[in-house]
Amino acid sequence: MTEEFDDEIILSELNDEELVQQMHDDLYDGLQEEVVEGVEILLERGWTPYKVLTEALVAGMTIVGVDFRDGILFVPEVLMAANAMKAGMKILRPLLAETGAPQVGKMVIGTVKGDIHDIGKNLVSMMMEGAGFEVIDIGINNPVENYLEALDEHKPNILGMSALLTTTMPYMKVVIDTMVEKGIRDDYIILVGGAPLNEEFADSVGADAYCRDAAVAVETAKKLIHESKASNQVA
Ligand code: B1M
Repeated sequence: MTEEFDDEIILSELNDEELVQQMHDDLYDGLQEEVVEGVEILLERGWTPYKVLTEALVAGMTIVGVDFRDGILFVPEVLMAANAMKAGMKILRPLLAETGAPQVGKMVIGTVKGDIHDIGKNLVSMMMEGAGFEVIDIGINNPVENYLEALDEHKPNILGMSALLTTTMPYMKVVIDTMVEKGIRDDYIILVGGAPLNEEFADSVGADAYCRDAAVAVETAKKLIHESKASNQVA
């Protein structure tokens, strides 16, 4: 996607539409500095952090995902794109959290064992923080013990699990079954997400809800916390 004369492009001289298009290309090419600059320009132009996130970064990553699936891009390139995306997200994170929303709950979130994808999880964390949740992110590749330790230590209302691979998503059931065995399953709202999941899968592993994206995760978390407070189940 890199054009021969890419280095002559001055991002600040592009209009919004051209800039977003260029940012998709830069993300695709894994150009961190350019992606960061694009994010800064859009913010200066009055774009909300959420709009920058969804239209410039997430949409760009979707293109990467399609070409990865189709064998046009390979792991090293996708990793570079992911790092460029993360660099852009780093600027947006504090801005999304700056809403001053009152604290509405606490969530422990992590990607399951065998899975190192973390962009979606990080996005969910950012959006949840922005909506007033305290988020404890335990990272990637988590065996059940890590979840249990974090639940015990932080006593959240919500456990969030992420999985991006069809081979790792069944591990969510291992975590939930272990919680059932220990008699702590009903102490938490369990939300699951990740591209290969769906509602049926969430039901089958015993989660409370499947969250299609970060915005749905926020809405669902608020709704279920409200309901559990109403029935006096939240500590
Ligand atoms: Co991977 N990978 N990858 N990868 N990767 C996918 C997932 C894949 C679909 C690509 C493809 O073939 N089209 C495919 C999985 C196929 C399958 O299982 N059926 C795949 C594969 C095969 C692999 C490897 C096996 C490749 C290899 O090594 N041969 C390998 C596995 C490594 C491992 O985990 N053990 C691998 C590696 C990688 C990279 C390291 C290169 C990189 C990850 C970098 C990183 O995350 N730090 C990577 C990437 C970037 C992708 C794609 C291209 C993009 C994922 C992403 O970040 N999306 C992905 C293709 C795709 O998904 N279309 C792909 C953007 C993100 C915002 O969306 O993560 O869906 P998403 O998150 C959303 C929702 O799903 C939801 O909200 C988020 C925000 O809206 N959500 C939650 C997610 N988690 C949630 C948790 C919640 C709630 C909602 O809890 C409450």
